[in-house]
Amino acid sequence: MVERPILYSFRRCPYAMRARMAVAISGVEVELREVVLRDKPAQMVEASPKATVPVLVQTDGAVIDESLEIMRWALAQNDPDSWLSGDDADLIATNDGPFKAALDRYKYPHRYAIDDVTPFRSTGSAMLEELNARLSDQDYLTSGVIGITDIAIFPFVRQFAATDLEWFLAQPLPALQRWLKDLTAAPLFETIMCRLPPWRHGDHATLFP
Ligand SMILES: N[C@@H](CCC(=O)N[C@@H](CS)C(=O)NCC(=O)O)C(=O)O
Repeated sequence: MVERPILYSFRRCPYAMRARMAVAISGVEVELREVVLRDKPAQMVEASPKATVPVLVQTDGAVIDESLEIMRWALAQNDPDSWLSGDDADLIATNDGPFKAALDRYKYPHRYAIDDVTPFRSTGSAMLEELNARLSDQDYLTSGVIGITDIAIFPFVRQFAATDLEWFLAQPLPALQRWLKDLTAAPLFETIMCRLPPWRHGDHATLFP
């Protein structure tokens, strides 16, 4: 038994970002532990041997080590802006599957021994066009208000855009560019991007949000 849930996280990880966003909007208090991926704490690996971030350890010791499930866990307790009503599981699955695979190859070609990133940028671009088409009719992906789908997807679109910002801003994707700008400029995003030193056993608890 621990006093409050523990969230192992890594500031720049898009999966961890979406988990922190849902925890932050829910107001459910957790202890936030910043992780260095090349030197993961033994306590985290013991809780989740697959050792990806984010990992949530509940007060009874139960572990959730998938970011979407952490989002749903937090929002099930408190969902002040009704994010759960904007849940498009298929679109999130497309993001987490083919889009993420293209993003990784576009952003880190050396990891995959890729010389030409163009095909991967094109694959990702097809999803960006689909998102842009949706956002041309409504402000957010599932309606006029933010939903879990927006929050689950935008950290990945942000990474894709930042890979070659000049290219991204030159694309005819005005609705998507507006959406990304709005979400990244929101105070909630600023809150979850706070910088923390890496957690070490024995440190004082950092409460979040
Ligand atoms: N499906 C997992 C994926 C999480 C994931 O892959 N996180 C990356 C960081 S962005 C990670 O921890 N990779 C392991 C490593 O780099 O050692 C989730 O949604 O939580």
